[in-house]
Amino acid sequence: MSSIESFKQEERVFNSPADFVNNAAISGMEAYRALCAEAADDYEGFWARLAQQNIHWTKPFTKKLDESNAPFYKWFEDGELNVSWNCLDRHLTNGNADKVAIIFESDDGKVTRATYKELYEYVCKFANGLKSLDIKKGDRVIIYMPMSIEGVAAMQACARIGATHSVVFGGFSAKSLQERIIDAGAVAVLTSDYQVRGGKNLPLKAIVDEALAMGGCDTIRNVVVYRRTGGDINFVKGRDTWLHELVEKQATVCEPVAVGAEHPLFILYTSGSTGKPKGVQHSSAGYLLWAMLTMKWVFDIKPNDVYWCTADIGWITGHTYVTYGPLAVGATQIVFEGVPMFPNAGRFWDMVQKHKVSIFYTAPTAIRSLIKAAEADPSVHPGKYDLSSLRLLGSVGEPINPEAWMWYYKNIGGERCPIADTFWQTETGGHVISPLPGATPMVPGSCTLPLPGITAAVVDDGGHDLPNGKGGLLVIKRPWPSMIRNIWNDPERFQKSYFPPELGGTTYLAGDGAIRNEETGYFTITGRIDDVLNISGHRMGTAEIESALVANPIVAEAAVVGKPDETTGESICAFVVLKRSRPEGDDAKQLAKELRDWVAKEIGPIAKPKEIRFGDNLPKTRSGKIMRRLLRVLAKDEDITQDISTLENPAILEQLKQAQ
Ligand code: 6R9
Repeated sequence: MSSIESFKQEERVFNSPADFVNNAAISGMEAYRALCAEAADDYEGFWARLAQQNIHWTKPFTKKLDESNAPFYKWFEDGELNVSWNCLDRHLTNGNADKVAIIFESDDGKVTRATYKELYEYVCKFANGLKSLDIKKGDRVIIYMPMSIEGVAAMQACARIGATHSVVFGGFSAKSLQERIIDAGAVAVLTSDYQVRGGKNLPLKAIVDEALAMGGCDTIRNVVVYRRTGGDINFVKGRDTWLHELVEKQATVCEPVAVGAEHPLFILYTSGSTGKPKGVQHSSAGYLLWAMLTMKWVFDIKPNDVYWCTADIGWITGHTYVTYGPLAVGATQIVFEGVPMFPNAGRFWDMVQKHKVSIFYTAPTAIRSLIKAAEADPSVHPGKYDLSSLRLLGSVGEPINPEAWMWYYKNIGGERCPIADTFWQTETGGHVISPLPGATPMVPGSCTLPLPGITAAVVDDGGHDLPNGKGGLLVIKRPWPSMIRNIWNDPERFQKSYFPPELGGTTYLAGDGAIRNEETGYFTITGRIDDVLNISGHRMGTAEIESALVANPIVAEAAVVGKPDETTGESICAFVVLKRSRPEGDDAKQLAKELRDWVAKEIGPIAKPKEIRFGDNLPKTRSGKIMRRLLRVLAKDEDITQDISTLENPAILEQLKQAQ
């Protein structure tokens, strides 16, 4: 575990406008401190109060937190609820029935709206359809669908019948899909014929067919296909069903199945430091509670807001801040099928203007690429659009550099909108460190302070608290309701990865480094401490990419490192040793392309190395360990000034220096 000792201090401070503060759910630092004090006084009581006030329970809980089998914590264990009821049914009687729940905009700009009542009825039909396929409470269902009302409804329909969904992002390959199907032991795959992004049709159903043909997926009984484009697909009789045919004959009422608070709502696979992705398992009640509270506290959601989170439902951000949080609090939200650059880099701003978006939540990588595009082409500059409907901005997925923060603040937020730089992870379920827009003074590049109830801290390798100004490991000391419950099928890995014995075995280790400002105590995230890369806000394990590369018959050995990238945050640089002699010139170019395509097939296009360098060997210690820290320096095209005395083969460095 490494840590950063110092970090440049940012001095600019920004405050939210007075009218924002006055109307905010948490208004002023006193209100923030009061909530923190309540949590400090009676931690379990604090969470229990919020769980009683926010969740509709079909059976109230009497137990709050159960720590008897730490770190397998349980919250509100004897309570029962249905998450879909909490997202949909509650709005039928609270005045929201005819309110628009989802404004869907397709890749080519077609707009479809669904009210809460319409969404409720569709989800009921969908859930009845799943029941007709004998899908039951506790079954796992894979969702491999595009951004769509149907995709959101698929997740809600699973929640309604108590089936545990596992959404796989449409950018993952057949092999990745197959691995997830097998690990989850899923009974069905919900997919679509095609996915449309940036004017291109991507064949999702064909990828599902390929995954199932790879073998090992014997648990799958059904494939349900949403018809998005009507393009050609292969249909397997007895296994495949059209979604529209499945739902059309179903009743518009489907009794929600009550589940225990700890019932797994979903499994979401994410990258870790070994080759195999981890199936992060979340609960029902604790997860839903935090999705709702952070919508209220961090996004300050109000009845008239038009809220837009640009994340795909294939990632945790799309789970908490598209499918569950916004619906549970009765928001009107945009669901967007396309990409920020199509038909041009003004797409986001055009949509903000058109739909009068008031809360906008996106990733730094998108902001950085839109800055570049706006500089290159004034016709897509945000200044050309009316963005006056915006009142709050959010950022997620990776550190936002102060320059990008300032651009976002000035050009998108008109120096009027606070920015919530939300730090969190697949494992935390929802935001854990973030400014509260009606309270916290903002500092560009800092996610500021832990949310009420979140006991975040910076510690050393032995778990001892570090003073402000000293970099170390980011941890969360007490269990909180929306935290990861387990790694599906791998409780040992769960304990080892997140609750290491060095930290006492009950403290949650985030996997990021952090440092707190000496005066303000504000947190700045200094990056991952493990071998996990963050490319455009997507988590990729270096080990995962390495094992994909060595699975190619021509590859003898591979090492993957991250390289800082102006737009994507980090990019993937692979050092490869072939079983044949080291290629050069055009031969190397050709092979690099082949290997890139290979990785796209093995994992998905998001894992393609940007750069591949070939060597006769890799830099290794005498004991045979690859010296990745040297590869990181080489990838940056910097000179090696570090100690290389333990290096077995120093000559190799010269060879790996040159990019192809
Ligand atoms: C929500 C999400 C988690 C990793 C996390 C960290 C990085 C996310 C951040 C941030 C700095 C922020 N990260 N938000 N780093 N500032 N505001 O992205 O989940 O895909 O699991 O990634 O992303 O490194 O550990 P996930």
